[in-house]
Order: sequence, then structure tokens, then C-alpha cells
Amino acid sequence: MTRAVCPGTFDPVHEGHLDVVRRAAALFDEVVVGVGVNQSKQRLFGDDERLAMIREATADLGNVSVAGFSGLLTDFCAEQRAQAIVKGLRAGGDFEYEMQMAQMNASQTGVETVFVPTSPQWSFLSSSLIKEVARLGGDVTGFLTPAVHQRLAARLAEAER
Ligand code: COD
Repeated sequence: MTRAVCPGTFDPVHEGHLDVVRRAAALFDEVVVGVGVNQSKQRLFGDDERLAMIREATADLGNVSVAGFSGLLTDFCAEQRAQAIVKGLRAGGDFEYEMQMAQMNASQTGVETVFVPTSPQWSFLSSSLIKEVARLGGDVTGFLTPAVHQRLAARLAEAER
């Protein structure tokens, strides 16, 4: 049985992330979406909210589960008995950093990283840009599931109060 981890911060999860998870689910028997939790970085959404949003968005995928992790990704992969990490690659900018992380991760436990090229319609998406555009009044409906969009609008409205 093959198992892969799709890791990320997912603050919030968007269609680019979900596209990678769906494609990983077609390649591997099982996929665990690993949500980085307890990170020192300030997030718009808390750990439980980010986990809940991904669970909702992947509920239709029978071989996908969602779990939080803190500490090293390679330790999480070992706990999950995952042979591979699946990452999406956007345009050139991602490549250098992702390659460095893939090689560092392989140096620790030998876990492989499999890159899937971003689908062209999502290649410009990042959680931070989506938050910035939404905060400034732009339309981000097409980039998020309706449930995630609703949560984002509510969180930004709270922040403005
Ligand atoms: N299209 C396709 N794929 C995309 C897109 C898009 N538009 N946007 C993002 N992705 C993919 C990328 O593969 C990305 O890696 C993944 O989705 C998650 O994206 P984010 O932005 O939510 O997550 P990051 O980049 O903040 O997550 C970083 C990790 C949590 C994976 C990383 O920090 C990590 O491994 N942390 C654990 C600590 C550790 O082990 N450190 C040592 C690393 S060598």
C-alpha cells in the first residue's frame, strides 16, 4: 500500500492546494493532509479551524484523511508510515526552496518528495495573496470553496470591527 503526505499551513486552504490533494489521491492508495500546527507564525485561522476547513473540503475523497503535526515533517511522515511527500510546484519561484526542503527531508529519513506541477488556472494562488486581495475588497470567490470563503469573509469582518 502506498501512502503520501500533502503538507502545508493552509491558512486558508485554496483551490491550488485542493487540486494537488486530489491529484495525489489519484496517484497513491492513501493520502494524509498534514496541517502544520503550533507554529510560532501568526495565522489568520487557528489550528482547529484550518483542520476543519480541509476536512470539509476533502470529505468527498475516500482515501484522504487530515491530521495536524508539529515539529519535523519527516517525523510526521514516519509516524504516518508515508513513503512520499507530495508538493505542488508553482512557477520558478517555488523551485529552489522546495528542492532544498526535499533534499533536506530525504537526508533525514530517505522520504521521497514528489512534485506535481500546479494546474495553470491555480498557478498564481497563494493563501497570503488571497487574504490580501480579500482584505482590500477584491473578489476571491473562485479560489476557495464556498464554506472557506464564508469563513474568510467572517474573519475579515471581525477584524475590522
Ligand atoms: N498550486 C499548487 N500547489 C500549491 C499552490 C498552488 N497555487 N499553492 C500552494 N501549493 C502547495 C505547495 O506544495 C505548498 O508546499 C503546499 O501547497 C502548502 O502550501 P502552504 O502555503 O499552505 O504551506 P507552507 O509552504 O507554509 O508549508 C510549509 C510546510 C508546513 C510544509 C513546511 O514549513 C514544513 O515542512 N514544516 C515542518 C517543519 C520542518 O520539517 N522543517 C524542515 C523542512 S526541510
